[in-house]
Amino acid sequence: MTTYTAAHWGVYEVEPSAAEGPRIRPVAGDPDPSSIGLHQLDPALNRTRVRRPAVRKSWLEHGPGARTDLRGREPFVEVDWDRALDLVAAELQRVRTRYGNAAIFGGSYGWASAGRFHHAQSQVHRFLNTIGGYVRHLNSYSLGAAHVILPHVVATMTDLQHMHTSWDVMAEHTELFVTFGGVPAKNAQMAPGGSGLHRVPEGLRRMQKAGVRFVNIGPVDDNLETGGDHEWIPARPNSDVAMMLGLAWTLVDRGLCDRAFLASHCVGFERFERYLTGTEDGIAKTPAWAEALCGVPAERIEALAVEMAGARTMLNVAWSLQRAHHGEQPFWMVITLAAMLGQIGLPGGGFGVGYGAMNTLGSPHRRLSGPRLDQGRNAVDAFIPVARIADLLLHPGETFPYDGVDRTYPDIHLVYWAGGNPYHHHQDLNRMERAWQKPDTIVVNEQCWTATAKRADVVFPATTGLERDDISYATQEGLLVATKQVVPPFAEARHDFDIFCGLAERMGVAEAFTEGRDAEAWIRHIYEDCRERWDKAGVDIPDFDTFWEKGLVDLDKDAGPVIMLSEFRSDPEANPLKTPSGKLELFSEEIESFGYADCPGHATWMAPCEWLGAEQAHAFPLHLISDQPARKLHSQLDDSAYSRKGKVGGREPLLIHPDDAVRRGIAAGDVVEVFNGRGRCLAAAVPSEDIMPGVVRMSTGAWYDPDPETGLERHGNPNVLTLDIGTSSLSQGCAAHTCLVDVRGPVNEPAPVRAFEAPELISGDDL
Ligand SMILES: Nc1nc2c(c(=O)[nH]1)N[C@H]1C(S)=C(S)[C@@H](COP(=O)(O)OP(=O)(O)OC[C@H]3O[C@@H](n4cnc5c(=O)[nH]c(N)nc54)[C@H](O)[C@@H]3O)O[C@H]1N2
Ligand SMILES: Nc1nc2c(c(=O)[nH]1)N[C@H]1C(S)=C(S)[C@@H](COP(=O)(O)OP(=O)(O)OC[C@H]3O[C@@H](n4cnc5c(=O)[nH]c(N)nc54)[C@H](O)[C@@H]3O)O[C@H]1N2
Ligand SMILES: [Mo]
Repeated sequence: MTTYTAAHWGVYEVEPSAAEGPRIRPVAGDPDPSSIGLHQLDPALNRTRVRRPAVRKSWLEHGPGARTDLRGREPFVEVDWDRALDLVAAELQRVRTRYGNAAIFGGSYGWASAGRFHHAQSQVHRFLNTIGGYVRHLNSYSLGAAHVILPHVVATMTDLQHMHTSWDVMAEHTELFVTFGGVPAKNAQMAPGGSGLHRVPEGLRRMQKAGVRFVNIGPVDDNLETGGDHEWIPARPNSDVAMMLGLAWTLVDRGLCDRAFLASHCVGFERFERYLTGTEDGIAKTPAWAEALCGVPAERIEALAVEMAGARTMLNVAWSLQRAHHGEQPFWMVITLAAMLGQIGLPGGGFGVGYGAMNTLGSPHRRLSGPRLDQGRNAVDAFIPVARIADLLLHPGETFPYDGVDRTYPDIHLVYWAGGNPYHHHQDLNRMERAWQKPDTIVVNEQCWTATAKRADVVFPATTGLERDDISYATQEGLLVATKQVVPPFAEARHDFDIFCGLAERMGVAEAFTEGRDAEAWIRHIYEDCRERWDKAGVDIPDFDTFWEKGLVDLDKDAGPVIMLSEFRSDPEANPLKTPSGKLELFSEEIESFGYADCPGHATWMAPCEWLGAEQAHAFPLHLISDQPARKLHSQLDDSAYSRKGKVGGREPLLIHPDDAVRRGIAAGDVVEVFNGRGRCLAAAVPSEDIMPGVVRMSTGAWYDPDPETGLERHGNPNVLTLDIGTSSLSQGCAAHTCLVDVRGPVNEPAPVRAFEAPELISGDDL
């Protein structure tokens, strides 16, 4: 019998090998396995692991709130588990009694590991719910704007994600595939919970072979590989809406709009058309108007619109487009454009919102929600849109608009994080450093000495997915995996579940938290619960013991071709959308009624606050894109040999157009300083024709490594430069891709990178 394990980036077969210890290899049949996790068992990775519970020195000596300015700058005292658990249980009790549960922030965003029982967020949320609740977060960094705008326009992002037209259908029917932001195969390595077989590169190759023509629009062109030729239309970052409006204007001008579809399946096109043609604001959104904004020649815009109307066309936008100021607009606009073409619901036509963002999109597998740990009920109402974490800590009591309602930031005294890395994922990390000083206490469950762990008051060492039994599953990935423990827990690391059991016991809620089950019983329980639900949906899977022995359940027999919104198309009255009108809302009365100047009632071009057309571009003339890293998942495995191979001299590469490099006297491999008014970091210059002039790219994921004296970040973490604002008053999503910088160099004798060093540790056994 084969033993399996899984991570977000793939399913693995385990090879037990007595001499060098176990090894893992990609599951049989994966056409394009990811290299990211192949060396997860490399003992060299242990250098960053947390060995024992650790408490920040001042906090231990002087109590909660002591010298919070020293977070990240002073030693930790290593203590035994009992002492650490006692301290945190007492502190949770103090904060709860003195300020109430709304003083605890437990949003704890992040990807953690793939297993569905030892899922750190579910564990921390369930635990905090059993002690009376916590302030939570809504939405994600991934899709902050999309999650809020799309239900007003078409359907929830989650629903849409699961109804993307599948690759086989596109290979057969699509003639023209036009994408804004590519179809990055590097991103399709992932699925939260465990990607099954990697199907995106093959999906693209099949389309290419079938004769589909590809057009890629955007600032870079290393994000689309079809195995053949494609056209790249370079366009300024954050200008996609202007380009789409130029296309839309041409469709109207040439009489190429499908007016019958707009009448039968949409509401509000007339309002949008008044804006498009300039009746409303005196500005016709012509291709020439668009050219001035996006830099694409008007003739190409015009010709492309005609090509789109004359072919079965699939339009696609990358998720990155909505991770920008006014990020709601490109998603609304691509749907408006697809509606004008009238191919929504037809095989191979219409739109996609994120082909390539994850392995899942375009999957033929059914949407089936998998095994999960019940998180219980949260007695606290307060929440934040996830990317407003620094605002929450800096502005207690202040109000913020969100989806039509004004909300208030609660006053947070304790932050509990398990399974995420805000010092990787948040924007403007220098601002975050100021916000992070506010709470009395920060508790972090972590495997590694990440920048977040280094800035905590108490760190509990957590196990990795390879150190425990679990079930891995991602919706539509097609594989349910009995994830077996491969190696014993590192040093004193414990499972998040055991950590919360320890706290729950001390706080008198052990029974409520565990319901009398240990980890093994829980895994069996969540599997059987899932089996019951799937049975009702007509999907038959074996009982737990058979599953555990076999190791894999393949859901292929329940897979089949998918055509997005085909039922809605064939009978919109019988199959209405869940929007207020039941139709596609190209104008939304609801959104208009909110009165947000930064999100009006129809898709609109609004210049972002930072972009190449902005006034600040004189001071900071380069637009920085901080996309997802090709060789790791966010900050995870940044220290692996595979990730380090992608660095240059140990630092994050900065992709820069050769003209921009030459103008600055920068050569390939030079260490450069990237800077703006918010921060500065070092990176390694990689001149490339794959990026347009005026744009630079530094992927996320390099562990944050500021010089404590100068503040200069040494490793190449773009989030010291990015902007910490909401996308708009509607959704308050992450706007990381809106960012101007400049670059100087070469930097002589750059400071060495110290990101992977543990903090100074003092033994607390004698204290
Ligand atoms: N500039 C810029 N910033 C961005 C983005 C961008 O495009 N540009 N993208 C954003 C997006 S979309 C996202 S999703 C975020 C991602 O940000 P995060 O999801 O926070 O990033 P990860 O590095 O995956 O963090 C997971 C952490 O959990 C830890 N961990 C793993 N397994 C376990 C476990 O079992 N238990 C515990 N306790 N810990 C565990 C890992 O060691 C790691 O530190 O970043 C966002 N930030
Ligand atoms: N290997 C790997 N894969 C991942 C992740 C990872 O960390 N590592 N993270 C996962 C997560 S959590 C998420 S949310 C998804 C994110 O998926 P996305 O948000 O789609 O990913 P990005 O890589 O940020 O951006 C996709 C492409 O859009 C381009 N782009 C950026 N700005 C613009 C713009 O204004 N206009 C146009 N036209 N193009 C632009 C970028 O250069 C990039 O090539 O990826 C997932 N996949
Ligand atoms: Mo994400």
